[in-house]
Amino acid sequence: MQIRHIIAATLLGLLALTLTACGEKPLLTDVSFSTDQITPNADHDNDVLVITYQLNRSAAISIYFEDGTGQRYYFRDHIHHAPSVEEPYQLHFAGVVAGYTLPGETFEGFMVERRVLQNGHYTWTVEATDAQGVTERATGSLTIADADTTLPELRGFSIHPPVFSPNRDSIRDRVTINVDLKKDVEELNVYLMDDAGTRYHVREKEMATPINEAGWHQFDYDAGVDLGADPPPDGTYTVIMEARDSVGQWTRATGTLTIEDGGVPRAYILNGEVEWSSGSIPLNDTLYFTLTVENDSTVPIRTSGPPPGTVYQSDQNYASLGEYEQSGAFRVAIHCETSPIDHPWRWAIGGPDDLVTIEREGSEYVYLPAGARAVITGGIRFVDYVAARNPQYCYASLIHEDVEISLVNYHVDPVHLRIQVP
Ligand SMILES: [Ca+2]
Ligand SMILES: [Ca+2]
Repeated sequence: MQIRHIIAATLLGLLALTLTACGEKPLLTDVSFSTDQITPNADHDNDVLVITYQLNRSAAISIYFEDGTGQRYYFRDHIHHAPSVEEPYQLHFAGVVAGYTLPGETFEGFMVERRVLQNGHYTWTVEATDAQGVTERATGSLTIADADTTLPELRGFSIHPPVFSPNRDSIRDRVTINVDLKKDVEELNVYLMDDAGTRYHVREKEMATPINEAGWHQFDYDAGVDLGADPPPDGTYTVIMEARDSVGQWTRATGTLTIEDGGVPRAYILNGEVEWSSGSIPLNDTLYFTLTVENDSTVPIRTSGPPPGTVYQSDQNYASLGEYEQSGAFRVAIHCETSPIDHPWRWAIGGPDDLVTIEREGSEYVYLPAGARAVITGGIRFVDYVAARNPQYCYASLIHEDVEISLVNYHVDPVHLRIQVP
């Protein structure tokens, strides 16, 4: 019973297929172009025409133009469509076809993805091919006049450096992408793309050339870490720049960019706790502290000297030890209310056993590894005091030099310090 039913259904299916294959109805009908001449120059006058066609079965549609020499230019190249049901298909055509090159023409460093047809007379063809291989086509003529054929050329496209580490250690944290754009455009976009097709947008830097105008453009890329966002994962990406002009022409330049050691550095004074040796010391005696720094991020954190254990005299500072500020380095610092400069006493966030040395661009730098903790000690021998401010508060901070002191790391765990004067 059930088997007979299936056979009947199959026979019906075969009958339907046979009817379809016989093509009782033409595949492609009612093909028309709304005009036989356009002037694709974005002046809003006769820039665009409408292509109409009726498709009676599913088919691959191609729409192309042939010039007097038989050169073919594709607007649509075997695009699959379901049958048109109630209304015929309608397409806008603005004179722009798949990129092509003219005889003897070459482009340095970029490709033309979509390009307007040159002025002249063309034969258009709308062609449909169904699953059985039946092809039907309609043709007509089209004249292109006053076309704006100037291309938005992308000259001198460059990416520097080709490898960078967006992690706010001030060493190769940024990439500059340059281009000399040869025509005003509607859009100029840059993005990174990984192998899976995920895109990461690159913002344009404010420059002498206004956005989208012809001229020199610069894109300054920090991978988002300046705003505290995680950068794209480490790896090699394709960098794609695309320009689109008002006619609808597209150009595209590509390059590669590698991200290594990318990430937002985050470090803390563990539990916000500082162990002070005393709240009261004789003049010429030393206040010691002990605290733990934790690298609570996925990137190594850069630091610089002097090493933990260093004892300053109160009238010294990091510069008098020759340990100047280094952009992008983290250091532990102590500040007292009477300090003549901001956080005068500073220490590396770890000793030789805690830190690793990494070579970057021919120089060696020291880092606290991702996830690591280090115990930091140090001291200040008070050789002077301010009578009007005795006792005073002293605090510890964790400074990301030339970047920030996050609020949580600023003026941590104060001690009320009295200097005993004879
Ligand atoms: Ca026009
Ligand atoms: Ca870096």
